[in-house]
Amino acid sequence: MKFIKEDFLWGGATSAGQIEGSWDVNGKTPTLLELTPYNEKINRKEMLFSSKTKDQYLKALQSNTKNHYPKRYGIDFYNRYKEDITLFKKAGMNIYRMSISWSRIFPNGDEKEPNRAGLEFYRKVFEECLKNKMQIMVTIQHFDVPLPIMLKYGGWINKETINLYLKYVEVIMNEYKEFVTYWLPFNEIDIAIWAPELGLGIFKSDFNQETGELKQISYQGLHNQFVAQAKVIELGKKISSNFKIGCMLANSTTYSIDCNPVNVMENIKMQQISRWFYYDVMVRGEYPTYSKRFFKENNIKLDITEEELLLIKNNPVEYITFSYYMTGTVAKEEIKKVNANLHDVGKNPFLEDTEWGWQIDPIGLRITLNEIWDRYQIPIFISENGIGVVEKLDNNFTVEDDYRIKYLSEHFEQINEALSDGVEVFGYTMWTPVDVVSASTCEMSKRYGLIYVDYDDYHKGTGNRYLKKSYHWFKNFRITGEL
Ligand code: P53
Repeated sequence: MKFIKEDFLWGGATSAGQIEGSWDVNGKTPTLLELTPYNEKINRKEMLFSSKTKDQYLKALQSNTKNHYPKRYGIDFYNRYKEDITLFKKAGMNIYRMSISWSRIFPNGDEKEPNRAGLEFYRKVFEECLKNKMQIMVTIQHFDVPLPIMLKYGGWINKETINLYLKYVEVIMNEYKEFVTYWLPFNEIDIAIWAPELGLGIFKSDFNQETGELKQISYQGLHNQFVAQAKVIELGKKISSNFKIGCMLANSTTYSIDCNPVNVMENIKMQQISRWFYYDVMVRGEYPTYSKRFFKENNIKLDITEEELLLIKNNPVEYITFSYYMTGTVAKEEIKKVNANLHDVGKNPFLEDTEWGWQIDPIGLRITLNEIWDRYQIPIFISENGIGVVEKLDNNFTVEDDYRIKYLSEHFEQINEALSDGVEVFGYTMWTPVDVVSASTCEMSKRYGLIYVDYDDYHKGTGNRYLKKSYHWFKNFRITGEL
């Protein structure tokens, strides 16, 4: 059976803050990513995004800190991008999804002119992609609000940040219009609610969690991002008719734990709030009716103007993308929880999980694709999917990662099923073509790549790249197009 249509977009995804390193060169300012230390005592099954107080984050800027900050070094993509992009191409990829670091382009957010050194870096990266005949999908913000915007403006809860962001977007869209077709304004826009520090650029310690203040301001920040995204779509249409602008969500498909209607209803509510709400606003262009009840019950009052609502209505996204790693279960009563990383969900006895407790569910991908297609009928792109595993190079300088081949092929099979169901899936970028620093845990040893990178959790190693068994498999898979 043919899996890939000739024009199917097929590639890998990364983010600036997890690969580039060179965190303080050529004018770049820090982000919270580079102020979050590696903690070797983490409990992988329990690990959620770690959070520090504002003082702790700022102390990390002092040079005498003994902690190690892996995202300051990444995998040195800043210097090795040519080698990596060539390897991606040789793996049969025809698209590379990557992010631009705002703090390289407008280090303080509010300067009049962009930082040329930052613009030059991405131009070189894009030229390399073009040379290798690869399309580019750019994530405009991937967990990395510049620290100066956090300190001076309070991040996304301040509507002024919309203007700073739009200025940044206008510059990169004009600068790179001949390179980039696909744009995603925000990585996992729902992260604003699950990890507001990263999504919104706020310090959680500034807000009261007990009184609901944090929740209230998180939804306000999210609303401001909905507005910003609509403005990006409006702007993008003026800059180039080739642009295709979509949304991106951390998918959180859940199932009711059983057929008890009480639990089924609980799951419906969970799906509305953790999944449909975001798409409903971004695709249908309206706050859904059930969200009114949710806001009322949670005492959330938002500052939303008529003008903003009209803007959102008039500028829906053209396509949907999401990251897909796992699924969970939901019940009214307390059930055994697993680490779904962003929010607590229940265990599913039919699924196996990874060392981090992420429950592997290939059929869930087909379910998810069908559900999204049924509800919205706009094209879908899977912008992240993959498995993190602790791995070591063997004596042959490779990794026999049969588990990754199994994980990916089972998911590909379900994409194929969904295509046969008539779902319009137009592309897929795996997470990740090359090992990167983990977003949630800052571990280098949580490896997702087809390509092994010789750095450990303390950035010790040569940084050399080695091809895993899955790399060769992936490459051949693309060529034959057979399942
Ligand atoms: P790491 C949690 C759950 C689902 C997706 O995550 C998530 C997260 C946050 O970690 O985010 C995406 O590295 C994110 C990537 C990230 C990837 O998942 O924690 O867009 O930046 O690396 C995998 O294992």
